[in-house]
Amino acid sequence: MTADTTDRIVSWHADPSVPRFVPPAGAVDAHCHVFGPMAQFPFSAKAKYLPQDAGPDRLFALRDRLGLSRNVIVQASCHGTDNSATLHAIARSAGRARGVAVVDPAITDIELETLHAGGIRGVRFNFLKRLVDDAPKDKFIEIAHRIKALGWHVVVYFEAGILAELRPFLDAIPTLLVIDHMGRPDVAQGPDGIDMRAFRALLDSRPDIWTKVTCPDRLDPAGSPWDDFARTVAPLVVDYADRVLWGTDWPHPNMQDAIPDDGALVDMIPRIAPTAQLQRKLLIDNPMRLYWPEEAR
Ligand code: 0GY
Repeated sequence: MTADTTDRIVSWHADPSVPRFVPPAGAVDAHCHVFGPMAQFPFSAKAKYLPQDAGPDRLFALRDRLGLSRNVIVQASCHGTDNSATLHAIARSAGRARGVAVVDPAITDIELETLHAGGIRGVRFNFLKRLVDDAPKDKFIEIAHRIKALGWHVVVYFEAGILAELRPFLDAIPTLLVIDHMGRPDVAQGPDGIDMRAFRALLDSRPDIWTKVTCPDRLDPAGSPWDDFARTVAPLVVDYADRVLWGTDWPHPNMQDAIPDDGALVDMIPRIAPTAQLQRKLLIDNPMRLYWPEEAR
């Protein structure tokens, strides 16, 4: 992909609202990304989209505007396996960000330790064909065994249609497993629809499978206020309260045709986690256990 500035996509809201919901002090945005800045951290030659710069200053300004305290920065596919932009953002956070990396199977143990020292606590395996050229399951399993020694976890991104096919692979992951965006169910089916039933069966198969109850904007084509998302996801948050994470998904890669208002995304929180106890688990206790275990209560 060429790096012509004029082609570069903006996928985030220019002026997000201040949410009505006030997150509890210490709340974590456990799924967000940074893009570049490109002059410092060029995008991968294999990138499937070419975004405008969305670096740490913007991310941390949004964190403060939304009333959040910390970020978990997930390496975006446009940066390939070069995690420099993610590490740079973590280093700029004064301890308030950690990250999830995407690594090449040939990565050395010393490089993994350097990522750990830079705040990385997990690796992401992406199965979306529109984002990555290949997803080598055997190599991913090897990586998962290697990162287990560091106490990291695995994050997997896939769409509901391939869950059955992926089950043997997921079953073979030897670490705690976090599924991005609930494996992208069709939320119009409702909480008892075929996609959520299959996803619950996955969660029920192991106590160490967690999920991110994220991305109403991606999962609910009816659009804001994302009522299908709210009614489908709320029961999941109640039933798996100790295994759910929440995040903004800022800067919303590839959402340029339906850019969500980040304030409205925060206002989804009390609709899917209606009590103070559920909110505390979702926004503080669970992400702290996974990303800042040394500070977790
Ligand atoms: C997400 C979603 C997407 C993109 C990426 O790494 C990425 O490029 O994560 C997407 O386009 O669905 O998880 O934020």
